[in-house]
This record gives sequence, structure tokens and C-alpha cells, in this order.
Amino acid sequence: MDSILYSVRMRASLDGKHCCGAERIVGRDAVEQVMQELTTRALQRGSAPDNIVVHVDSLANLDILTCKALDVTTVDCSDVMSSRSAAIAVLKCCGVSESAAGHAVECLRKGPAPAGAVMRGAVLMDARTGDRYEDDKERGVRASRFDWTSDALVEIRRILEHAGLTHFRTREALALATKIAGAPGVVAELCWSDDGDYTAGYVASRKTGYVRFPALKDRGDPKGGRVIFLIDRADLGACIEYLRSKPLLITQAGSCRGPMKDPEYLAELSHVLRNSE
Ligand code: WAQ
Ligand code: MG
Repeated sequence: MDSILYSVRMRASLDGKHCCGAERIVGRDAVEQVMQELTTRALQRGSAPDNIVVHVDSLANLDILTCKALDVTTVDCSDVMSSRSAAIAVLKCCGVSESAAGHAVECLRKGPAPAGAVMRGAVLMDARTGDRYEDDKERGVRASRFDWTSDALVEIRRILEHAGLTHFRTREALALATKIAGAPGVVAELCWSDDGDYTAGYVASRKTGYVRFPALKDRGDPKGGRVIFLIDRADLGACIEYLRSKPLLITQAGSCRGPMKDPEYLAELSHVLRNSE
């Protein structure tokens, strides 16, 4: 990758309603090609957008953070209910209270924006009380400026494909979850897609890595979103600033294992956490 990096972001909407977005960080030589790829992606969606915005920002003079991706574990539960219970158990291991974890699941189930709509960004939630901190409940907080380096992208594709995870969403969600997990004050994240035909979701944290559940919702359900849990409200400003603006390149892929059954995974998790305390 050459020395000047650019953040390239695409968002597409129809009748003022967000329908898709994606972003990359690339060297100057790749900017035009990536603008085209992102535009193609916006146009390939089922619903033709009436507005596509591609935004290019130079990251020159900014410090670029680097890190390794979270490790991935797939946990196989028998149905949506048991997947959500297991997700709550993982959140509790990360320091999220039972009530905040339950509240987060309810938020995503009903649609986290007013009147049960989905948000463009994430909910920011107090890990103990379940209070919501994001100013704008329609929009939420969007994490931006993160990507794989070309080498790490080749490597993570290989590792995920080897485990049968070929969808671009898994790769992109893993990158986003890696950025979110490193934010000041963040102890965990819960996510499932707002796309009706994509049922997988995850809990992610520095402690547990990226714990994916193939069915966190029923097929056809258009509700979903992301909840980011903060342990200390004092970190709120720094957290939002990091999520929105600090550029992060993932330079190394992590591991990928599973599927494991939920009782087996949860037993292992509590054992590991007990020994690390
Ligand atoms: N920053 C914060 N929140 C976001 C962002 C972002 N950059 N992008 C999306 N969201 C929020 C927003 O509320 C969406 O409604 C919600 O997340 C879901 O977005 O196979 O596809 O792009 O392991 O529909 C997870 C499992 C898939 C992947 C997640 O999310 C796997 C997914 P979607
Ligand atoms: Mg979506």
C-alpha cells in the first residue's frame, strides 16, 4: 500500500431511506477503482437506490492505528431463542448486566429507532444500567474508517472460506467488530443484520473474540442493528471520536474455529474467564 491513504465511503438511499453502505481504506492508486466497486455494489442491490454518495477523504497527517482481527468462534444453537440466550450469557461474561443484555436484545428485536425502525448506526448502551447514550436515536453512532490491509484481506478470506464462511458480510462485520472492540470504554457488542434474508449475528469483545451465531433471528425478519456496551460513561466522548474518526487498518487475520454447541462453548468460556480473574 502506498504512503498516502484515503478513506472511501459509499452510502445509498431510496426515498431518503438508507439502503446500503460500505467503505474501504486504500492507497491513492486504488481510489478510482474502489469508488467504482462501491458504486457497483450500491447498484446491485435489490431496490434500486435514487441517491448514491461516494465520499473520499485523505488520511494524510493522521495516525493510522493497526491491529490484529478478533478470533472467530461459531456457536451452533438449536434455534433463535437459544441463540439469544447464549448471546446474553456471552455478554454477561464481558461485564454486561443481565438486564442490559436483555434490554439490548429487545431493542434489536423491536427495531432500535423510534417507532421500531432500524438505525443507520449503533446504539450506545451503559453495560450496567442499559441506559442509552446516543444523541440521535434515528441515526445512532456510525463507526467509520476501518479496513483490512491487502495482505490481511487475502489471509482472512482464506481462513473464513476454509470454515465455509464465504459471505462478504462476515468479513466486513468482523472488521467492524474489531474496530468497535478496541474503542475506549467498550466491553462488548451485540449485532444482527437488518436484512431479512441474513439471520447470522454475533457478540464481540476483546475478551471473547467474535462469537458468531448462525441464527440470531428468523428468516424474513427485517429488524436488526448493533448495540455497543460502555462500562464507563466517562469514556463516551473518546469512544464516539474513536469510532467515527480514528483510522484503523487490520494488518493480521485471527483464527477461526467451530461450530461448537452452545453448552460446550459456554462451559469453556466460563472456565477460561475464571482462570483469568
Ligand atoms: N457503524 C455502526 N453501526 C452500523 C454500521 C457502522 N458502520 N453499519 C451498520 N450498522 C448498524 C445499523 O444499525 C444496521 O441496521 C445494523 O448495524 C446491521 O447492519 O456472518 O450484515 O449491515 O458473521 O445489516 C453479522 C453477522 C451481519 C455476519 C451484520 O449488518 C457473520 C450485518 P448490517
Ligand atoms: Mg443491512
